[in-house]
Parts: sequence; structure tokens; C-alpha cells
Amino acid sequence: MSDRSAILDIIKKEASFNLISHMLPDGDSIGSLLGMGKSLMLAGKNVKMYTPGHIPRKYSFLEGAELVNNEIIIEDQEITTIVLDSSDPDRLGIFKDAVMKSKTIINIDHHVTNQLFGTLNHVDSNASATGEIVYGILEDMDLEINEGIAEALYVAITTDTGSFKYDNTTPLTHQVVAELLRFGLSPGNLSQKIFDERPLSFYILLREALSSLEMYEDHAISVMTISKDIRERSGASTDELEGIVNYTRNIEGVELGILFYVESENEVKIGFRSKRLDVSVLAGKLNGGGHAKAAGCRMQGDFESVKARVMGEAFKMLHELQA
Ligand SMILES: [Mn+2]
Repeated sequence: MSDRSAILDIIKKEASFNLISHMLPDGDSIGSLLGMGKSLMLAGKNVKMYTPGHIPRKYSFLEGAELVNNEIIIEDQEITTIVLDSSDPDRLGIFKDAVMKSKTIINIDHHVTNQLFGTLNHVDSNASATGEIVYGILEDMDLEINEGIAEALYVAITTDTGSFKYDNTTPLTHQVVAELLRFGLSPGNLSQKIFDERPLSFYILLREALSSLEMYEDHAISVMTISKDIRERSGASTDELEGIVNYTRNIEGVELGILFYVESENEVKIGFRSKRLDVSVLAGKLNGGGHAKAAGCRMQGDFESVKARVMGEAFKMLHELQA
């Protein structure tokens, strides 16, 4: 769905914009916000940038990160709002109502599930990242890109492609990144900051998770378990659970990786990772959701009964794959 030329006209014509990206901001959310925001500022536009929530520490070095607001509510409904990387208005959290009241909403995204909630929509599900789409817009409009902007867009694309490891990486992705690298970026330095370096608390949590490892079904299913108490004692934030669950999938021979995070005596959060199985279906059966290879759910009940229910569904799904 693309109202691209109408969008380009508005960006050229209007003097003021509110830019906003989705909650629980990831690299693409922040990178496309800053890349577009800073470039429009250099073009003399009056730009305000918003994100519902805090910018994760690993992205706070990006130029302009200090300009992003997470509190002030958008007041002037006449100002065009550009929403980046957000598949639906609910992803805008506390900003949702204010954004949806804007007279003109430009929706720029690459999620296949985008609800086309904008007054104008530029949604390209073939793009690896919203940052890749933003680059195309800046290029077509001859808007300025400097080192800081290139770095933000590079971060957007590397994070959404998992360092060019995911299947959404295309020839165009590499062409865009080739252009961005001309601005003197340091890929080694950036990947160390964004992907490799983690706080000690993460490794303490990982040690606990690995020591809980169990294997089922001839090593096709791996399970790790973390309690809230252990998570808190390690000092790790809940974001860091995200990094742990990936380890469950990466064991050779594993088709389905499961992480149980026991939040309380009566609540368990579960993460699923897979190589071939569609774990969004599994999560859906348990009132959760997500993507084909990464999904999750939250269940009420004590750990043993939750685990029995989840493992029952997991075995069924694996047997269907093997049938
Ligand atoms: Mn994205």
C-alpha cells in the first residue's frame, strides 16, 4: 500500500511535523525516528520526535537521542504526524489517542500486518526495516544525510535484519547499507555496542538459565527456566530475557526452544523460538501471539501445571512436524 508520492508532497510542503515510533523501542523504531527527524530538521523543518517509553541504553549514543520526548502529549492536531515502524495504533501506547486525532497521519512501515491506520500509508513489507524505507524517501527528496543520520539508519537496518542474518535481507538492503557506510561508519564498533556487549547481569542470568537446561523429544525441544527471584538477584532487566530465549533455539538439532519465566506463584511468561515450526500458532493456542519463529504468551497458574499444559501443546506440534 503506497501513497508515496502524496506523502513526499506533504513532506516537501509542510513546515512542522511530529514524528513518533512504537513502544518498547527497538533499533529500527529509534533509528528510523532519528534518521528521518534529523534530516527534516536539517531541511529547516520544525520537528518534534516522540517515543512511548525509554530509549534502551544501547541506542542512547545515537545522535539526537536526547531530543526524543517520551512525555509531552502532542497538542496541535493541525501538525502532520509521521508514524514510523508501527503496525497499529495500539503500539503507540499513551500517545495513541493524541496521534489518531491528528488531521494528517502519515504511516510509514514494513510490517506485513500493518493496519493502514494513516490518512496516507507507505507500507512496504518487502523492506527489511522502516529505516530502509526512510533512506529511500530521503534519497528521492534530496534531503541531507550526514554521518549521524547514516548511523541511525544503519542501526535500524542491522537490528531488524539481525546483522543481515534474517531472510528479510535483500539485495536492496545491502545497496542501501553500502551507501550508508560511505559516511564513514564503523560497523565493528557499532555491532560491538548493539549486539555483542551486554551487562554482567545478563551473563549472571544466562549462567542460571543454562544450568536449568532440559532436553525433550530426542533433543528436538529445549527448555530453560528462570524465576523472578533469580532475575532480580542477577540485577538483569526483563528486556534481557529476550536475549536468553534465543539460546534455546540455537542448540543443534533443536526445533523448538522454550523459556519459562516464573513471574509469581500464579503467573508464568513463556517465550518460544523455532527454526521451521510456526510458533505463533502454538502461542495463539495459549492466548499469546507473535511471529512464525519468535512468539510468546503469558499464563495464569502455578509453574508445574502451566509447564505441563505448554509441554503437551509443544509435543503435539512437534509430532505434527515429524508426521
Ligand atoms: Mn521494524
